[in-house]
Amino acid sequence: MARLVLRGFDIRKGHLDSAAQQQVVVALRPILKAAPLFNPSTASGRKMSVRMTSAGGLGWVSDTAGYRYQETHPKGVPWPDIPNDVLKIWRELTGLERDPDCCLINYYGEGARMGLHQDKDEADFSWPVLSVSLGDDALFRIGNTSRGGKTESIWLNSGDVVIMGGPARLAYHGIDRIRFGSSRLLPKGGRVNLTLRVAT
Ligand code: MD6
Ligand code: FE
Repeated sequence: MARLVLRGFDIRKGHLDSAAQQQVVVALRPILKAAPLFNPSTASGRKMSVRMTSAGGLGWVSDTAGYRYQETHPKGVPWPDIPNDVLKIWRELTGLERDPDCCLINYYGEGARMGLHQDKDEADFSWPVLSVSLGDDALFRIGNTSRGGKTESIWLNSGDVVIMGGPARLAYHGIDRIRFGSSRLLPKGGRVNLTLRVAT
């Protein structure tokens, strides 16, 4: 499938075919049951528009106490394991010996977005972050390693995988908007984005 590099982001269009996308969605079902999506708020107390949960030894949470990786879901239970189908994508595309210890699961309903941010809560930025897009199309914006300056945007579609590594690892990026209802992969519509990280 097509490979495209935009500002150091390695974008694999259509890496997952529709059967593989379905398989990941099926694997996510028991995870969402055990560790339901929650509505995080930023440290300043503003609700984020995405809903979120995690799989793996660590999950990312954000609340009025700030943001951090922690070993349990806000309801107190350990995060479920990262599904094998998802680990397989990481192993295939990164070729790394080490598996990710966090799979952040973001759900975008109608109107949800994610502001420009850096992923910088991990201990070692030499590990890449890999993202998997499922469901509705999303407009992904990539900026620079410091705030401001020109940005470039690209639509991410269901099945696309993005690898953020090397000099791009600390680039600002975000989701401006989704095209709600553009995909029929998820029964209730919307978009799921998985990001795999080595957090420790
Ligand atoms: C999203 N993605 O696609 C948001 N982070 O919904 C990210 O924040 C992201 O796509 C790190 C690496 C790749 C990404
Ligand atoms: Fe990110």
